[in-house]
Amino acid sequence: MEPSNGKPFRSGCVALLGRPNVGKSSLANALVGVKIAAVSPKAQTTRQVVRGIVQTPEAQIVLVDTPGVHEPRHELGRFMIRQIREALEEVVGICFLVEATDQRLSSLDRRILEWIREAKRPTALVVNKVDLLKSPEALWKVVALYQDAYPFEEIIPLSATRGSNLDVLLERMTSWLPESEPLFPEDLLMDRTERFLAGEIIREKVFLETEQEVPHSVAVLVESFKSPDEYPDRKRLSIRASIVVEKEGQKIILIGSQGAKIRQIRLAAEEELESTFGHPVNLDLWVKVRPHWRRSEQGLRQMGYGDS
Ligand SMILES: Nc1nc2c(ncn2[C@@H]2O[C@H](COP(=O)(O)OP(=O)(O)OP(=O)(O)O)[C@@H](O)[C@H]2O)c(=O)[nH]1
Ligand SMILES: [Mg+2]
Repeated sequence: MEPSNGKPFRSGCVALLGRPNVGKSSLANALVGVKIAAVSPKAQTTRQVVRGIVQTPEAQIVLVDTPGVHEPRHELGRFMIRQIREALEEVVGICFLVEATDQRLSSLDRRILEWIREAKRPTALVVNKVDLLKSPEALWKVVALYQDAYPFEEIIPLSATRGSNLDVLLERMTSWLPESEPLFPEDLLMDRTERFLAGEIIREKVFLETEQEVPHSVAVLVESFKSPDEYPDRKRLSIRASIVVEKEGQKIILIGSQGAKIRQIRLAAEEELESTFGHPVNLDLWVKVRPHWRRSEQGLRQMGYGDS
């Protein structure tokens, strides 16, 4: 395949790597141009690798959005870390995301840098959330902090939410890609199904509407997904999903007084599902308890977190 400028076409995978909450999924969404990954101010929002596909005239960049690097405390955490390590083997380059307001290198950042050294891939330091900085000097400080720890190929300050400097990042990532036919069909935006995305949108709303341990104890199972795209006689997209928690007390919190909390979650999810899929949505939500599902491999598999 030849792009219009006569240069050979390039394609490959690039990892978005970093601590929880630094903005990896926000950056993936901004680069792909539509939402492919759940985003929230709470740590460990992303649990599974999602590949987002950016198509330019000369390249197809497959962004591998990974869970945040953290100290795992149960089987779900260990599953998330395994996903990250496997992703690093598949990619041709790495974007190490940090926050512009970072003051020091955390132990997690040091661990990530060890993995980057082992991976031996071209790596960019992506300093995200520059919109939060008050002065350019503050940016030089954070760059110096990380640059002292590793010889990055590139240093790219940007803001995922404002969309600043994304073109520079795309250009640098393109230079890492090998000459190749596109890895995915050109009209694809992500490597996951609409059903998966629907589950992630619902889980994101739970993350946004609940606190402390509750969001982390939640899994969403999409039990049925019937779209007018598949069933033309239907006018609405009908989704039935279970929100699974670990304890009765969490179920009570999630339902809320007279069902107010679950209603809020449903309305927020319906609004986004409608704009994402372009159909009016009927969302039927059920809350179930599966004690300690995060602690066993069997529990994880039942919630859709199986090693592929
Ligand atoms: N001010 C500001 N906030 C940002 C920016 N990028 C992301 N955020 C916010 O940072 C928070 C975390 O964003 P996510 O994209 O979920 O972070 P993540 O790295 O994917 O987090 P995990 O999936 O938990 O590892 C959200 O509240 C985002 O809105 C940015 O450029 N500027
Ligand atoms: Mg994420």
